[in-house]
Amino acid sequence: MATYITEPSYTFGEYLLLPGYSSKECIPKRVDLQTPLVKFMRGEKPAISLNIPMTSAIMQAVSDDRMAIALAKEGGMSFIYGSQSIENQAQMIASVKAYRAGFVISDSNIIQDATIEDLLKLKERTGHSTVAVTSDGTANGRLLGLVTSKDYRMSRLPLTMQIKDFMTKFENLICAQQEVTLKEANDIIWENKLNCLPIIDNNQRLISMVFRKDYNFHKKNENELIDRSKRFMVGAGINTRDYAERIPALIKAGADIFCIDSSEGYSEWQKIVLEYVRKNYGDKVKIGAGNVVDGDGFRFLAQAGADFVKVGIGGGAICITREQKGIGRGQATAVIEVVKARDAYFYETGIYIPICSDGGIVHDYHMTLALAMGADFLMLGRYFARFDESPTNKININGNYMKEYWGEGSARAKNWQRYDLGEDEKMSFEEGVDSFVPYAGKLKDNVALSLSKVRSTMCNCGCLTISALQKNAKITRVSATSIIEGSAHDVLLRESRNRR
Ligand code: RVP
Repeated sequence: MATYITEPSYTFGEYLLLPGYSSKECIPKRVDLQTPLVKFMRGEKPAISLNIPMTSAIMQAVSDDRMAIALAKEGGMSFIYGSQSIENQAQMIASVKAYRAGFVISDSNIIQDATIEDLLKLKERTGHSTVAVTSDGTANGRLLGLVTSKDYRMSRLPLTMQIKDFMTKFENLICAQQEVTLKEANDIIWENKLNCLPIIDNNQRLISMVFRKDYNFHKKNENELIDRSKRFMVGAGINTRDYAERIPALIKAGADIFCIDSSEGYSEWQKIVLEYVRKNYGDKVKIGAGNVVDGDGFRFLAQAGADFVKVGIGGGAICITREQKGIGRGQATAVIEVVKARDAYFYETGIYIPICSDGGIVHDYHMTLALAMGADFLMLGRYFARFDESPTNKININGNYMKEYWGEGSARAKNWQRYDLGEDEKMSFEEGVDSFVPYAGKLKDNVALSLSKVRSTMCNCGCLTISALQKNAKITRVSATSIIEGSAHDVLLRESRNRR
């Protein structure tokens, strides 16, 4: 007979935190959100910690090099998607590691034969008004000129006019060579009253840009997640098929940590990959595994050598695994059950394995709940897909800006390896959808707002650290009726509110 778990599984929206005693020392600015990313022995420190408990999902629509840089600046980490060629993924990793604070890879580039109309479309997509004119329209093409909003007046010029006819030509630009330091670049900017300084190589190829507005960057980002050489840290998603080629290439490119990206992690395939890493690299190379939703899955991956374990099946905003295959578990229950197993494992072995709650975070308070339930950090897809820094297009739909967001199990992503059970045939059904999410602006602003809520709630619970929250939080289930009570009710709202 099958095993029945009679208690239903619940999601975050079905729980609330009760306040605990907060002393006058318990204020949001004293809350420390540092959290372990990889396993460690009792009494020791983890080899890698995050400065905020956030990672961005291993998805084409979420985590590329630009997202990784933006999130590392705030103290979190991206896992760059593995559903692309090894070369492309390695290039993205390398570009994060090569990133020099203050030196920005130009993301608004155009060819000189394009028109004002093309330029306006590009500006709408990227939100930037400084555009590099390069031989091939890429960020590393030969620099031919620069266009800023000072170069043209919309009301005066026809939309068909070509960029080459009004751009500031290369001969008239002030540029600096690749070897320039940030201080020297800033001096050039100030002395020449520039807003932006293109950095080029000996062949006039564009390398990066330094912007006047980024001058104070380092003073503002004390939280940034950096390695010993002061480079941003970045993770990489891998699969259970081409790991023996992908892992060495990504290590060479500078990846700091890996995560086996699979919708179902309680499988021999994951054990094989973990054993490969331990055999070839010992404990030097860090690797997380998942996803699981119960204690059995956790113990299996812990014993196979995972550095962290990722939890969640079917809770992602774009995920239809539960509908398609009938497997999964309410995300809150999955976290609670896996955390129980993790704590028991820690008690027995002295090895603490961080838990990542992956998918299903809708409101900001869900983050605090997941942490209170014992997750050490979160992985978010929809949340980050809404920002300027996600790789997808920003589209105006009926007067509202939206960003594209599609699942790794959708036909669009074609990431069949994520759902691979070792057979040769291609997957013949989708486990994810292709969708839009409301555009929400800059990552920095949104992360600051979300975390200010997390800090504030932690203070209400009397906790200044995530581990204190995990130990001391009081959590209650809520009835369906009291969920209605928790939102504005029995009033006519003056205007619609957008709180996500
Ligand atoms: P969310 O944050 O709710 O958008 O969920 C993101 C998570 O959803 C990912 O980290 C991954 O675990 C899962 N995912 C990604 N693609 C798909 C799918 O196509 N079903 N699911």
